[in-house]
This record gives sequence, C-alpha cells and structure tokens, in this order.
Amino acid sequence: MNAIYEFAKERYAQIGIDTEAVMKSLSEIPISIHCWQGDDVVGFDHEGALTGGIQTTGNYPGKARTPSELMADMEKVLTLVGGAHKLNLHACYAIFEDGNYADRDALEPKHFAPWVAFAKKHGLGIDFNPTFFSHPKADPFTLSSNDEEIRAFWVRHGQCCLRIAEYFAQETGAPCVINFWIPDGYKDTPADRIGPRARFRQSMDEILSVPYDRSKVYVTLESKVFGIGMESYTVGSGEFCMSYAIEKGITPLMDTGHYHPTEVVSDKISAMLLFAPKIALHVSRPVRWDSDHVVRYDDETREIAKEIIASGRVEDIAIALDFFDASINRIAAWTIGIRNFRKALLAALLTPHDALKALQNSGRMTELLALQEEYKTYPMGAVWEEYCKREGVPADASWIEDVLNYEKTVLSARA
Ligand code: RNT
Ligand code: ZN
Repeated sequence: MNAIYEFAKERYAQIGIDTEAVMKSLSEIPISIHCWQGDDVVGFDHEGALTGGIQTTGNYPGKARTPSELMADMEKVLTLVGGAHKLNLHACYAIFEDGNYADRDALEPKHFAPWVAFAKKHGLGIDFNPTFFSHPKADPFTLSSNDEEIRAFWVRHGQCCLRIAEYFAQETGAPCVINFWIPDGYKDTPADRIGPRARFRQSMDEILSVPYDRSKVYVTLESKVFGIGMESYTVGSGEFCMSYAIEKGITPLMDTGHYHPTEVVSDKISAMLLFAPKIALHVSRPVRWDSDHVVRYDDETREIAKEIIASGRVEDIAIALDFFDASINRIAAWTIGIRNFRKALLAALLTPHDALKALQNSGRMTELLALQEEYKTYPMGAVWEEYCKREGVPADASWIEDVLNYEKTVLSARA
C-alpha cells in the first residue's frame, strides 16, 4: 500500500474521479514517438544538411549515427516512459542493408524491414512520413514544383510511401498514420500563389490515386504557416490542408508550432473534430516561432490534452510528438517530452469534465473558474508516481541519473 497514492485516490474520489480507471485509460492512449529526435533529423539516406525550412541547433555529443545506435537509444527511452507508444519513422530513415541504395522514388518495404523487427520486438505500431526535404530534388519545391520531372519524382515518392505504410500496418497489426508535409514555399511575396497550390493539389490527387487500404492506412496532411527561408508563403497553408483533407476524406494534421504566435491548437481541436472524423497532432513547443523545442508540461500542452479528453473523442485523435533539440542529451529530450505529454493527459483524465461543463451550461462561471484553479493543485503527482511504478518505469527524477550513465557508457564512445 502506498499511503500517498491512497490519499490521492480518496481525494479524487471526492470529485467523482476513479484513479484506477484513469490509470488504465492513460496507459492505453498511444503516443507516437518520432525517431528524428535521436539524430537531429538527418536519417540514413543522404549526406549533407537538413533542409526544408526546419533546423536543429546545438551540437551536444553522442547523437545516433547508425540505425543500430538510433534503435539502441530509442530502446533506452522506452525503459523510461510508460504507456502505449508507436514508432514514428521518416522515409529518410530507410536502411540499405548490403549497400543497396534506393532513391526516394524507389523505396520499398524491404528498406524498412529492420524497423519492423524493432517495432515488433517492442510491441509498437508504426507511423510514417514521406520525406520531402534534405534531398537534391527538393529544390526546395517538391509536390508543387513547376518542373514536371521533379514533381513526378515526388509523386512517386508519395506513392511508394503509401505502399510502405500499408506494409507497416500489415506487419504490426496496428493502423499506420502516414503524414504528408512539404516545405514548399517562398521567402518573399510570390507573384503567383494559386499556381503552386493547384499543383500541390494535383500531386496529392495523383498520390492518393494508388489503391491502399483505408482501414489500415490513415493519410494525414500537415499544414504550416511559414518556414526558415519560406517566411512569406507556404504552399501547404492551414486553409489549403484543411480544405483538401475534408474534400478527400483524409485527416488534417495540426502541428502546435505551425500557427501565428497567438493562435493555439488547443482551440482548434474542437472546431476540427466537428467536421473531420479524425484529426492528428504534432505536439511540439514553439518558442516565438516553429522552433521545435522539447515539450514542457506548460499551460498550452495541458490545454491540448484537456481538449483531447474533454471532447470525448480521444480515439479519433492521432497524437505524435515533433521536436528536435540538439543542444541537450537527446535521450533526455525524448524522455522529458514524452513524459510531459503523458502527464498532461493524466491531468486531463483527473479532471471532472462533466461537472465543469454543467457549471458552464448553467452560467456559473465564478464557480467554474474557482474549481479549475483549485484542481490544479490536487495531488496528481501521487497518481503519476503510482502510474509509473505500475508501468515499470522510473516514478521520479531518478531516470536522469540513468540517462547520464548511458551517456557516460554508450554515447561518449561515439566520437
Ligand atoms: C516541419 C514539420 C514536420 C517535420 C517532421 C520532421 O515543420 O513539423 O512535421 O518537423 O516531419
Ligand atoms: Zn510537424
């Protein structure tokens, strides 16, 4: 018996919350873990810089250089975070065994076989992302390029990624969320905004015209307001992606860093859920801009989690993380971000949403505000510790020492 947990359990019971049921629900919500935190979004299919309007900054030692290093690092992370997870891969993480390189438009399931083995070993479903950046043909235009050869190349890339997504779903038994994001855009005011968008639309139509099993492969489309070097115009804007997703019956994806600084994704979730059967999220942390900082347990993160739970539609929302910090220990970065989002979900599950909604509906806004604030200091930490113990992962800050030991024994050897 853990006296602190028992006290918390009693405290939450008084407001109608069953902490045992909460812990069960919490462990079942899948969070998709992005492989790209481990190597600063480089991948294994090219040499050269990360392009596409995104950037990693920092050169903390010990980044993963090979598939086996990246897998080992992710394995370490999985010992520190509890609950259901998926593995989120990018096409540039293809593994060319025996040196059999294939360009992006010729990728096949076999190039991801080691990842499937890794996922099976850890009981993970796999999500996927075609990679429309860090490639000589991303010039930087891809699916919206006015060069037919380049556009066709990237259409083929999208099509072969759909086949790979289906393979992931077949192999793991879990549906595969495949997310399309293109960096296409202009630094300065374009003369023609509609042309590139029309070509993007045509390209997506062409990609989605290949047959794929819609019950196993969920296509998502991620919008963006701007990127580095694409400050004035991005082809895949919010309106474009939302409209296209609704028209085609695919899923819109919102990345928390992809809006104007005072816009918040927490407010968009409910609006989108009324029109899209499913939505998808990239949980990140913008600091002034789409800076992809490690997710904190901050107000907006908690509000997003609250919206997910309070909507009653958690099973319709695909949750993935998307941050990449190269200035701190990368295993710690992953662990902090994953634990924080799980904590935010816990806070949301420990909130009596129905009672609060009833106050709102009867106009008792004073009590609503008062209770929202009171609940913030309820003993959630005790439930979190109990949850972690039951999941067999560190319940307290002791994981930090574990990561620092791993740095000493494993990462430091990667000179
Ligand atoms: C970029 C998008 C995109 C990428 C990953 C690596 O702004 O957020 O999701 O971060 O695909
Ligand atoms: Zn994203």
